[in-house]
Amino acid sequence: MTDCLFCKIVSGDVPAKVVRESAGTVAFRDINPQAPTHVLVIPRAHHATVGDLAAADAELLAEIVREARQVAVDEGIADTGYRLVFNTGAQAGQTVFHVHGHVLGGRGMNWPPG
Ligand code: IU
Repeated sequence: MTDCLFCKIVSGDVPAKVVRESAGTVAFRDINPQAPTHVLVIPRAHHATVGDLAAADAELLAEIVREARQVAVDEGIADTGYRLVFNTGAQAGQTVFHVHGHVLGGRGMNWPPG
């Protein structure tokens, strides 16, 4: 989509601090980190929400989850624990409608989330 910010990160038209790439995904540091590690894993293909992606291409969703796990390993947070979050819809806090998994870790976290 031409007006999608994350599509522009995938194409390289908007810069990002990329930490990993795979055939179907790109992982980059969030510009407004909420934890010592805060990386977004996105598909190269545009899908608005995780539910839309699951319905359209379940293997690509699995690739995002595998990449998130590898980000956690590379960041040294896989053993202590990390949170993988897909905000879905405006009321849940989704602001960018190109699906992205937030990989958050490096500090203790509360439940329930705010
Ligand atoms: P959300 O789940 O849609 O709220 O998450 C969007 C995230 O994208 C949020 O954490 C932003 O800080 C992040 N982000 C970014 O990393 N780079 C950008 O140019 C923009 C948002 I706009």
